[in-house]
Amino acid sequence: MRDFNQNAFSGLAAKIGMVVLLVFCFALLNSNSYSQTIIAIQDFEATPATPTLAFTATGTGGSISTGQNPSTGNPASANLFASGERGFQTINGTTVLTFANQSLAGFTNNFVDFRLAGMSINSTNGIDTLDNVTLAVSLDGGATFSNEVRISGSTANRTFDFTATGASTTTFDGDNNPTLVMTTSGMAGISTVTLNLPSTATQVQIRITLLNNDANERFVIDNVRILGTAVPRTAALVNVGGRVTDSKGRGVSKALVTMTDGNGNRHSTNTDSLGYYLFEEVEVGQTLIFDVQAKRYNFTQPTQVVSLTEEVITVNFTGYTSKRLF
Ligand SMILES: [Ca+2]
Ligand SMILES: [Ca+2]
Ligand SMILES: [Ca+2]
Ligand SMILES: [Ca+2]
Repeated sequence: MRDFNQNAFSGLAAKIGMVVLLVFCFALLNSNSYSQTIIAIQDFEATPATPTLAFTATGTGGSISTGQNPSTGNPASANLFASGERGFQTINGTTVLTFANQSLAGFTNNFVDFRLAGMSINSTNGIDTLDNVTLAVSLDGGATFSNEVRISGSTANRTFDFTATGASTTTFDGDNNPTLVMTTSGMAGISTVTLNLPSTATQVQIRITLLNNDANERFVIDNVRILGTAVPRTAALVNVGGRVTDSKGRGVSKALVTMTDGNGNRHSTNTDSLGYYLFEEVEVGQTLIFDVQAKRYNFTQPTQVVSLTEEVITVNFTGYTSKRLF
């Protein structure tokens, strides 16, 4: 009995250990994926994922793909999408997909990637040397594009579907001379194409050209993405102040000025002997509400609202003595 219990216990301990390990691994994976943000994506679904990277298709042979390659094709019965239920395919044509220009403001370590499959609709065809998929990008808002990566096949007619794990990663060089990558067939097929963008890039526009020349040749792409690491927002700090005067322009000292910031916090200060006041190191990008109070003075405009974008030293108040009313 004792031995049995000990075995049961050690078995349980091993299971707990495994669960802890799995949770740890999952947390690690998660923390990695959080460091990257999808800035824009086109998944070709009927209801596209957001933020949506819009595109236009021109040329020949292109269409939205759904369902599977024929069971007599190669790879047999392969999904015509990497995820969801739709991709984009080109059969016997040259299709140019031009995506919307995307700002990279607020992001660093930017890159673009997409999923790719190359299939034969019958059992004998595939990607040969005349067929290719070219990724071009523009970093100047679409004025000039540079061909950066070109995936091609061989005389052996290569085929692979979206279960392939081969990947191509290139770094942008801007010379319009694409890095040539010959895919293999099967699991090592180049199914993920990645292009790292230079740190100087402030925007990116993607253009993908799918080219083949036989009614049994099929390229499919899915999940065209622009990614980056969000840069923590560091708002500028500026001074905000002004002067409190009487109706004759003379400074009112010891007036109490209260500034309510964008978080609803109240900060107060008193004017100096000449009526000036100043709040230092206030974050821009917030709306501030200023109130003033001073003994023996009333104010025609005791509250002022300032939308802070830069240093402001003219939040002024003019008071009048109560006597003026009589
Ligand atoms: Ca899809
Ligand atoms: Ca072929
Ligand atoms: Ca190049
Ligand atoms: Ca061909």
